Amino acid sequence: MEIEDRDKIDILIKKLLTGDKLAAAKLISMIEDEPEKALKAMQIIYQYTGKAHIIGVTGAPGVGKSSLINYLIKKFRAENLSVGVIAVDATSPFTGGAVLGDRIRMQEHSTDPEVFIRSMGSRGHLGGLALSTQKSIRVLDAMGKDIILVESLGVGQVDIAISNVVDTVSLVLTPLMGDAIQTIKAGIMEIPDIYVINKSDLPGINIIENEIKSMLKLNTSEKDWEPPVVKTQSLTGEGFNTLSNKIKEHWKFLNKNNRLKSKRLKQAEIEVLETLSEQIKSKTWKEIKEIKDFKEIIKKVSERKIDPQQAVYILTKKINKKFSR
Ligand SMILES: Nc1nc2c(ncn2[C@@H]2O[C@H](COP(=O)(O)OP(=O)(O)OP(=O)(O)O)[C@@H](O)[C@H]2O)c(=O)[nH]1
Ligand SMILES: [Mg+2]
Repeated sequence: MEIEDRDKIDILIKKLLTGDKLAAAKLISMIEDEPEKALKAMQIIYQYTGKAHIIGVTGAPGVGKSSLINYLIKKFRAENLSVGVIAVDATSPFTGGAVLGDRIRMQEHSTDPEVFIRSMGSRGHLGGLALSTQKSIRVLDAMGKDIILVESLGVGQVDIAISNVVDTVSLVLTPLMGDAIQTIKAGIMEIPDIYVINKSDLPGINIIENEIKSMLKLNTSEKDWEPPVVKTQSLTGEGFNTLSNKIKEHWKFLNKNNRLKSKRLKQAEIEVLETLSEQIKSKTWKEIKEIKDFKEIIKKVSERKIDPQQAVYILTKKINKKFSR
C-alpha cells in the first residue's frame, strides 16, 4: 500500500474516533468500493470496537422495519444515547425503491450529530448479511455509537447469520403473516430474542400473537431468556416504550454472568473460521481449475461419461500429486 494511502487512512480513523460522520461515510464507502484498502483500516479500527449494543431489526419486506427504527431512534435519543443505523436496503425484487423510502422515513434524524444512518446495497443477497455489513457496523462502533440498529431482511443465511453479528435479534412480523411462523418452525429463520408484531392496528393481531406464544411453549430447550412478544404501531408510536425496555432488558441480561463475553467468543470463532474457509475455498478452486485436464474432466461429467463423484476422485488424486511435489 502506498504511504499516501496509509496516511489518508490514519487521518480518517482519527476523525472517526471523534465521532466524525463524514469520516464514517468515507470508510464505509471504502469497504464497499475498495475492500482491499479497507482491510488495513479495519485492522486499526477493530481494537476500538465491541462497546456498542448492536440490535438486529429483521423481517420480511414491508413489515415496517424502517418505520420501527425511526421510532427507536427517537426513544434512544430521548435518553441521550447516540445511535447508528445500517440499513441493508432491499435492492430486492420485492421492494425496489426502498432506499428512497428509508431516507424519507429516517430523514428527520439526519441533522442530529449523534445519529448516523447509512443504507447499503445487499448486492443480490436475499437475506443474511454481507461481510461488508459487518465491517460497517464496526465503523459505527469505533465511532462511539452507543446503539447500532441493523435493518435486514433476515431470511436465510447468506454470508453470515445475523445472530453472529448482532447482540439482540428482533424479528418483525405483522398480523398478515401467519406463515412466517412456519419458516421459524422449519428452522429457516433464526430464533429471535424479541418478537415484534408491528402494524398491530390491522386485524388478525390475536391470531399471530397466539401462534407465536404457542410456538414458544413448544420450545422446551433450556434457555434463561424468554423471548417477549411486543405489539407495536410504528405510525402512532404505540408499544415503543415496551419495545425499547425489552431491548434494554436483553442487553442487561447479556451483560450478566459473562453471557456477552461467551457470545462474543463464539462470534469471533465463527468469523475467523468462516473467513478462513472462504479464503481456502477460493484458493483451492483456483488451484483445481489450473489442473491440466480439468476442463476435459468437467466436460466428461456434463456428457455423462463419468459421474461427479468419479471426477472428484480423479481430481483429488491429481491435487495430492501436485501438492506432494
Ligand atoms: N398500518 C400500519 N402500517 C405501517 C405500520 N408501520 C409501517 N407501516 C407501513 O408499512 C409500509 C412499509 O414500511 P417500512 O418501514 O418501509 O417497512 P420495511 O420493513 O422497512 O420495508 P423494506 O425496507 O422495503 O423491507 C409503509 O407504507 C409504512 O407506512 C403500522 O404500524 N401500521
Ligand atoms: Mg426498510
